[in-house]
Amino acid sequence: MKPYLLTRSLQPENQETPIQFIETDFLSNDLFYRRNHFSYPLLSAANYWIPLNGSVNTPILFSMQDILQLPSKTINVVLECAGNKRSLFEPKVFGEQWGKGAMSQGIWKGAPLRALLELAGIKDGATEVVVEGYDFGKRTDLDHVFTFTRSLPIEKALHPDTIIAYEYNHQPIPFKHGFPLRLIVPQWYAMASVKWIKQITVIEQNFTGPFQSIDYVYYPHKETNKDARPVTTMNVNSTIQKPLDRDTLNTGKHLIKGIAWTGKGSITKVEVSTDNGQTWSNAKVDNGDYPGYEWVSWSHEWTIVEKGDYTIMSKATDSFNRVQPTSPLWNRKGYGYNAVDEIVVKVE
Ligand SMILES: Nc1nc2c(c(=O)[nH]1)N[C@H]1C(S)=C(S)[C@@H](COP(=O)(O)O)O[C@H]1N2
Ligand SMILES: [Mo]
Repeated sequence: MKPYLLTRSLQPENQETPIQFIETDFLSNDLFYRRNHFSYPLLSAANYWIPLNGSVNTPILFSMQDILQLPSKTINVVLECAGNKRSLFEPKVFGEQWGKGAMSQGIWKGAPLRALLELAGIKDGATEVVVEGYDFGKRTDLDHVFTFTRSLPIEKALHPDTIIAYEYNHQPIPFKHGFPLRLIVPQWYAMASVKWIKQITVIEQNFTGPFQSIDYVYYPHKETNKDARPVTTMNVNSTIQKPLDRDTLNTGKHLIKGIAWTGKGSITKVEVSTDNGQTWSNAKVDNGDYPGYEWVSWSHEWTIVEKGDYTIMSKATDSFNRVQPTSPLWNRKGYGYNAVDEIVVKVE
């Protein structure tokens, strides 16, 4: 028996990973969540070129072959949609009502964006690198057709692990996930990882496209845009995979298990509570060789003696001492939910 993606919308296609049922660290294509703003563009690898232009000494038109010949980097990365867990916000917010599965993990191989930028030579006044995707369409709030386009600050664009990927799990990138080339930005929410790259432009201002300056912004207030700030690094987070929410269990021994991840440093601790947060124990965390872009799996053995309802919680801490909060930071568009994870079980 195998799990399936969960459909949230069909046009464009938005589907969620059944995260509670994932037992591997490398998700195959058929279990990898899909988050699209528009219809899929149809591209072929033949005749595929990407221009790098703007504030550079030498604009370059890269062929697929050029990029395959650059030194490569292979990294295991969590991609998490900024809207993951949005449905858990109270009060509720508009947008895709993602549960806990707008996230995924696997192995990406590609050329560092840095290598391309170095070949072209960035000019002194450059501040951001804009990456445009081939997909396009209308928005409900503006009167134009837009492509999905995002920018990165120069430092993040030059990070050696920000890559132009051409393989996922040792195969060409699946069509729905950005074939033939996709940007992968480890540690940032996944809106930064632009699929189906069309062109790269170095600029000397702040990029203000709608997917940069309207969406993917935290708006802490319902009525005004006061204190708005851009969505970037993933928050520290964890998800309980087992037992399932609202399971009924027998008394005796049970294994509580799940995953934890962060966009800063690495996971240093996961705590589990089986009494609604009154007391906490350290879970066993598998973080042997841990560079920090992937999730860690954790587990905790629980022996239940008494029947009743139990609220189980998980709380992760990262190496920057960021801890999952008891309540999430509410924001109007519902990004970055990372409150302590919680499920309820009945023991009978
Ligand atoms: N070109 C393009 N890139 C994109 C998007 C998109 O709609 N178009 N969606 C972004 C968002 S919001 C997320 S969460 C991830 C989803 O990647 P996936 O569909 O491969 O899971 O891609 C990002 N890159
Ligand atoms: Mo997203």
